[in-house]
Amino acid sequence: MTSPGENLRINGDRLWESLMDMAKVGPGIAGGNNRQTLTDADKEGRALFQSWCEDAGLSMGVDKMGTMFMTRPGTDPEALPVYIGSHLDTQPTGGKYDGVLGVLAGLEVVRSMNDLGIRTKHPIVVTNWTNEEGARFAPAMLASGVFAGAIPMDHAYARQDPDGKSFGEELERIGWVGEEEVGARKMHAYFEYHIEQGPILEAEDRQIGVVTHCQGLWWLEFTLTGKEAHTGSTPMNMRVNAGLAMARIIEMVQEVAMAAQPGAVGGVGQVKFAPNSRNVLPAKAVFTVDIRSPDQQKLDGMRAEIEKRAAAICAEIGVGCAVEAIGHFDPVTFDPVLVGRVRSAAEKLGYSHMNIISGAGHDACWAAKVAPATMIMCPCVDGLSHNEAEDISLEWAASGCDVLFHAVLETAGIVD
Ligand code: HGY
Ligand code: MN
Ligand code: MN
Repeated sequence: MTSPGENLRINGDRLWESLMDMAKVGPGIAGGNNRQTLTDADKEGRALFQSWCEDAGLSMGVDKMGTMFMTRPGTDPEALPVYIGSHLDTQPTGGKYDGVLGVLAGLEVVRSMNDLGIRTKHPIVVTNWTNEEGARFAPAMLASGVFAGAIPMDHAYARQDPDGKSFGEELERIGWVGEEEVGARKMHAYFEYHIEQGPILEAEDRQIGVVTHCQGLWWLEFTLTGKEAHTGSTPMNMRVNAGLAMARIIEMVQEVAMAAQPGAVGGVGQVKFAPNSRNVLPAKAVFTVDIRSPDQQKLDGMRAEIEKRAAAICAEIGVGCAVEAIGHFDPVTFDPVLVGRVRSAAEKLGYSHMNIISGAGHDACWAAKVAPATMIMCPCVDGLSHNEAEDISLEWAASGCDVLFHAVLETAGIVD
């Protein structure tokens, strides 16, 4: 097998054009995207991606979680495929590049292979995982979690969005329930190219992140039960205030995460009051605590402390406290051989690079449970993501895609 020459490059302009065309599907209100999973916008984005892949000669398979697998055959029909994946779904106020860059970079690798007439021993499969974001249906990385056997499919199908619609109903409604059993596919290797979603690469002026690990995560959903009462006529000493308990818990999560520095984060992104009326003390306060660390002991220690202290806060105020772990994965170590290929590709191509631990979770974290897997990252402006102002440069996008191209070819084996 020959190695790809250092002059081998993808077509950055074509990648960029595809990113801009996909960004027109499910536009946000501030220049980003709102293409949430299993919405009509997601359905439109899937169809566009499918048409581009079929134009590139790829054949489509879809599993029962709606994940799209687009295959370019290899020369050895017995050889397991090399997968290149990420996600097309976005946050409600998402950027144009989170997830999308990785899926369309996979397509660009195939388009470049077609241009150059490159054949590989192993097939190449470009993958769009359903519901990576977990914004509409929790948890995040849902389809890849089912694929890895970590989440039962019926649990996933039953997850509901804020309007009470289930994942299964919505997948059926947009017509993307596939035939394949989830997880039946076996992978030779899995690559995911993604924007960093943090400030390190830009601050260090590096073009490529060689991702060695990903931090683990807990999503703890708290349901606090107080007493619905008038905010004006109820004396302060008679209140059973679930909102006050929630505020003290959110403050405590900040304290616990700061005490666990370095290498720990904690916060709350979503809160819901019921009945959510301005002059009614809440009967219920429901919110999700998101804690993460690359260190298993630190991650689990934070969870234990937060749950213990939350129970004490609620007891002091007289508020009921229930907590459910609705999302979790342990810290991930990516495959050293594939990590080495990413680093060698960056060196061969002359791109500045550094090792990095992924702060955000990715489908690669579940893929790593069932196959050798790794990630490549490019910088993003001010480290901003999950914000419509998320931004990268064409050069950054193309450099990481070049590295992906070389690492994939090294792994899939160039035949000629
Ligand atoms: O939550 C995450 O880390 C990812 O963006 N879904
Ligand atoms: Mn993502
Ligand atoms: Mn995201």
